[in-house]
Amino acid sequence: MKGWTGQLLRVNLSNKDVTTEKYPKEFALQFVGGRGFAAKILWDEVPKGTNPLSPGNKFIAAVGPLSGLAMPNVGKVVVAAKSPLTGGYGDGNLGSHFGSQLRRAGYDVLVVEGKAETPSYVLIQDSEVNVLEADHLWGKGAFEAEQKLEETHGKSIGTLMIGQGGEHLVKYATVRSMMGRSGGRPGMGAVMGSKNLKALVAKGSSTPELASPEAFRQLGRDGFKDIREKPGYDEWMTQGTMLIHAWCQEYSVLPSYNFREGQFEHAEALSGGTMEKLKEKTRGCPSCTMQCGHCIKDSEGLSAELDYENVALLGSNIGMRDLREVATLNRLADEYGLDTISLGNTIGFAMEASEKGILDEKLDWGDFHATRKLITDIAFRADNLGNMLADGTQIMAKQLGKSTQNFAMQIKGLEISGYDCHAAPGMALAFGVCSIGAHHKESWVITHEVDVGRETYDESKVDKIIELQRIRGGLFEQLVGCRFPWIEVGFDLEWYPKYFAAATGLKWTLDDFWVLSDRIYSLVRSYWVREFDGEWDRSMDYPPARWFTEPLSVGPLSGTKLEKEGYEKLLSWYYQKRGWDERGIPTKKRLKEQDLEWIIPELEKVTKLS
Ligand code: PTT
Ligand code: SF4
Repeated sequence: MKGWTGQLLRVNLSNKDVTTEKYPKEFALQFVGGRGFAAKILWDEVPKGTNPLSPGNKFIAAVGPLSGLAMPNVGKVVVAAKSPLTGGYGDGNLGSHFGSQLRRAGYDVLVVEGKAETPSYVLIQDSEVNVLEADHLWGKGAFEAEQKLEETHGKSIGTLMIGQGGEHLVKYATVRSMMGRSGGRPGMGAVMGSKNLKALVAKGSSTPELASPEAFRQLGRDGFKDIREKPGYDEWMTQGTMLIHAWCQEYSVLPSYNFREGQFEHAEALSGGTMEKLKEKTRGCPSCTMQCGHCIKDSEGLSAELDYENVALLGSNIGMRDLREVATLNRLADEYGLDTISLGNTIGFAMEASEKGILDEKLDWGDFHATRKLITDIAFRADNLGNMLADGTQIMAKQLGKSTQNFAMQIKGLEISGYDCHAAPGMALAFGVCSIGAHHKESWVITHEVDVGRETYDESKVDKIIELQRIRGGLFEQLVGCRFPWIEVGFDLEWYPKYFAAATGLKWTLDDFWVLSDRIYSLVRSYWVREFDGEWDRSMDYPPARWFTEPLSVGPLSGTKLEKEGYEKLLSWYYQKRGWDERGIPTKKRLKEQDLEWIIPELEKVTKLS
């Protein structure tokens, strides 16, 4: 089998057993890599009802057949597990040398199971794999821990690690790499922490065998050149994802004051233009020609990275007005390994609850010093409020009661990323049906909504969501490449089947990738349904009440809110087009068509299938 290594590495931390497994060809053909591999393994190996923070959960790092090869933007790795934040399927896709080194060591997937007795890290050097003690790393932030590992093992290693947030089982702790990359929003870092696993280190010495190495080399060179020559390339390099900040303000989707509003009165101070003036350097993932991590000196004089999501959630969403202070909050989140999106949401939620007198603690909008302290308290679960926020908004709202659920801005337990949807019903649905909870990674349809009408409940919005899910949530998550070359500078999707053919020898078309993608969507959806024990219904795909009940009160779209009837219509179309029933559960017919017949008996144990 060319392209893939054909091997899975399994490390059991409880007894330090290490096994190498040759996986069947069908596994590669049916699931390809990344999210596909992870979803299949989690379905098979993590029984329904497993506590996500128990030794029974499995931490998976998976790459695809293009990972680490000489082509643009494939220096990423998917990290996945049952999520402690949502109780459902969780994953993230982060830049790291770990993926390419894992492949060079001879594996496409790593499965970590059990729990180490004491703080540990795993060192993978080709077939030599050891569980080592990590007392000297435990308690350290992600930056320092990574530095120490490089001092011990050299700079050419690939690492995945956690900060103190993961150690203290903060439910939205992420996995960190390369000082700046962060992934696995739904608590993949907490899963590592629950296993006493501080870090994973890989270093390999072989290269995967390709079907047409010379053709691949040429395609790789051509791809890099094509990206650099794209008309949008120079503009992208100025601000990266921060380019969208001003646009979001203009179109009233910039989350402000815990998603009460879509515009912020101090937006300019936090904009991409402001960042550009302060920019000191750029950083990013391996094999990237268009690095998007822009760094400025923060309010404490240290270098900190800013991305749009971070600035939206740790900026306007909590009333901050100074970009350098936002950068400091962002740097702390990076050091502790906390997801900035969930962090900004939980803090915004707490600020609103404090304002309404529901929380005893006083926490004002835009109070930098209190927020700075609170982030440390969350990472260490240091006091009552920090401990409460460390569990995320859904649990916190359940504890506080008093209708706080209405302004707990989450779906399926995952906090909403940086786009307010009072006036974007299609985007609200995109959040509602995302595979991991409310994340924008799979479909982002606001520009389409601007074209066809912001407040309409138009069938084309559903078609757009599925089209984008197939590309963003499918192609890029299975091949494990960055989607930005395609989205941001227009790198043609047709490059990917060519790379795939040169690596594997398989002549797949993009349509073949859509079939694959739809299969993984049904599998992931089935995973959720199985976990929620037959209680699953369409309310799981619903955005928070705030967007339906409290209209925007500032900006040109003032007075706008979502309509329940319209949302219901969009949801029904979505289910029909996916071949799922009115509860959002795949039908037997659909599962059979998608070669997922084998999951039917298990699914039927929890619910009656249509
Ligand atoms: C992603 C999520 C995002 S999405 C952002 S900013 W974005 C936040 N970044 C964080 C951060 O930084 N520090 C931190 N402590 N927490 C953070 N949480 C948030 O995490 C990221 C880029 C970005 S930047 C995006 S959109 C794209 N996402 C991709 C994706 O999901 N799939 C894919 N195939 N390609 C993608 N390319 C882009 O990658 P999660 P990264 Mg990320 C400082 O992982 O779990 O999806 O969370 O991994 O290497 O940092 O790249 O405006
Ligand atoms: Fe990483 Fe950004 Fe480059 Fe994508 S564009 S590979 S996220 S640095």
